[in-house]
Formats: sequence, C-alpha cells, structure tokens
Amino acid sequence: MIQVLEERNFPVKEIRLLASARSLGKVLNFKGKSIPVEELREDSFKGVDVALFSAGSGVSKKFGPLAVSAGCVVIDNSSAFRMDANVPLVVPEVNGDAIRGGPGIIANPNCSTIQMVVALKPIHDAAGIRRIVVTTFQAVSGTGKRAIEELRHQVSEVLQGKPATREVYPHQIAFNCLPHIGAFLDNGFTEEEMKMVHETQKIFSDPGLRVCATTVRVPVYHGHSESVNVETQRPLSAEEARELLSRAEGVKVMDDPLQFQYPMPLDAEGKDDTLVGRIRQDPSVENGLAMWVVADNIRKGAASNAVQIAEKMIQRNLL
Ligand code: 3JN
Repeated sequence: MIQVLEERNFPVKEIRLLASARSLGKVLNFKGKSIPVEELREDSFKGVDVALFSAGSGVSKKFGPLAVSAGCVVIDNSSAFRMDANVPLVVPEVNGDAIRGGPGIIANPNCSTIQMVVALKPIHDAAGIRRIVVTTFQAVSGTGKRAIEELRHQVSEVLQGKPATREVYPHQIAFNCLPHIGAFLDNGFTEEEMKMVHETQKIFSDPGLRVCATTVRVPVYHGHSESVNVETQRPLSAEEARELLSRAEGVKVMDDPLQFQYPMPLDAEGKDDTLVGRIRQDPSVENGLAMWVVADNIRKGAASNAVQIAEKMIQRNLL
C-alpha cells in the first residue's frame, strides 16, 4: 500500500503507519522520508482522513468502527464488513458509483473476486451474465509472507531429495496444487469459493446471479489466474467480447495465441491492470464464453484497489 501510494503520487500531507506493538521500533520509508511505525490504539485515528486497513478481520472489526467515530473513511481489505448491507463493496472500474461520502467503511473485495469482476463487467453490461463457472490458480502470496517462505524452502528441499517441511499448508505446495483455500463449509465449498459467489452477486447488484467457484492454490509467488466460463442472456461473439474488453478501464487484452500471447502470472506481477486472454466461444451452452484472467493479487487484488477507491473519492470531491 505504501508503495502504491507513492507510485501513484496519491496526495498525502501526512502518513501514519499503525501496527501491533510487535512492530514498534520499525522504520519504513515513504517518499524519501523515514516514518516510524506506531502502535495501533483506540485513539490512533484523530485527525486522520482516510485509513487503509489490512490487518485481518479481527482488527478491522475492533478498530474500523472506532476510526469511523473519529471521522475517518476506512477502506478495509478484510472480509469483516464485505457482506454488510450498509457497507459498499467496491471495485472502482466496476461499481465506483457505490462509493458514498462521509465517514464510514468501504470494503475492498477478495483478490479473486476483484480481477474476475473487472474482466466480466463489460460483458455483463453488453450481454447480461446469467451464470459464471470459475476455477482459480492462486499464488502463495495470497496466504502471506510465511507461505512465500514455505514455497521457497520446499522447492529447495525437494530439489535436494529431502522431504518437504510443512507449516502453513496441510500438504506440500512445491510441485503440487491444493484445491483448498480457506476453511471447508457444510455445502462442500470453501470460504474462498463462497466469498467469490457472494461478493460477485453484491458487486453486480444481482443476488440471483449463479456462480460456481473452485479455488486452487498453486506454486506461484505472485499473481492469481482464473479460468472463467460465462453464460449470457444475449449472444456475444468472442470477437465482440475481445473488442469490448480492449476498451475497458483497468483491462489489458493479451490474446494472440498463435504468437504465444496469453496472460501469465509473471506478466501481471507489479502491474495494476487485469490481463485477459484465451477469449473464445464456449460451445457447451447456448450463449457461452470462456476466458483466462490474470492479475497481481497483492496489487489490483488488494493494495491498488484500495488506493484507487480513495482516488475515486478525491475525483468526486468526497474526500
Ligand atoms: O488466499 C488468497 O489468495 C487470498 C486470501 C484472502 C484472505 C485470507 C485470510 C483472511 C482473506 C480475504 O481477503 O478474504 C481473509 C479475510 O479477510 O477474511
């Protein structure tokens, strides 16, 4: 988030870095200045205009409302308030209109939802999406720093012929794929899968939209990939979809398979665009399209989307 604020030249008069007491003593750099990390406390938000939260839903539930009482706009990266009917769930290119002014919480969707709705918005507007079937290929950075270390360490162990040490994931992640992200629920889906269902319905304001998700962890450091199949109300050719996507905000079409052009996680790393390729007709249903969608899960899937929400508020004089 700090890097994105700096890169996008977000107008910051003063930045405060809040964390748990464990990080006290750390000093981070912002625009060439050393900023000491302060301990997050109940009275930390006095005089703050915007607070970007990314410390998990427990911290958000406790401190989000306190920040709002102090007059803050809270942009929250966790799932704590996403499904709250009074909280807008926002991807600026998709439903920026849902942003309201004044102190309050705005939720940042789950990383896998964000990149999918960015790619589907132009198709939804043109042809009305009825049903989505999605399978994700999610990078270990989505789990966090310890998972990145676990993959690095396991790759080295396996290459040396040693057994892989497991700490973060229930199975070896190096040279493997785990169809398991978040806890399993009674319906057989995982939390991550159901987040994609409910958040997509909320962002598209369509509680009847049918979504079936399978979320898979893959041995990639950065960048989530998704195989997405949609069924639309009205017919839309692959060419039309490609044309609409090539003009869509936040989307970059990379779709020239004969030239080996299709998006891969390594292409998305460090970028804010959602990359879309392999756009083709799905012949198994009446009005079907299939595509491949890739984005940097830490940037567009989290930090950049949060900062873009704040930018949108400035553009609209809401901040
Ligand atoms: O695993 C990923 O790639 C994304 C993980 C997201 C995540 C992990 C733990 C807790 C979330 C999220 O953003 O939905 C949460 C949460 O906030 O509940």
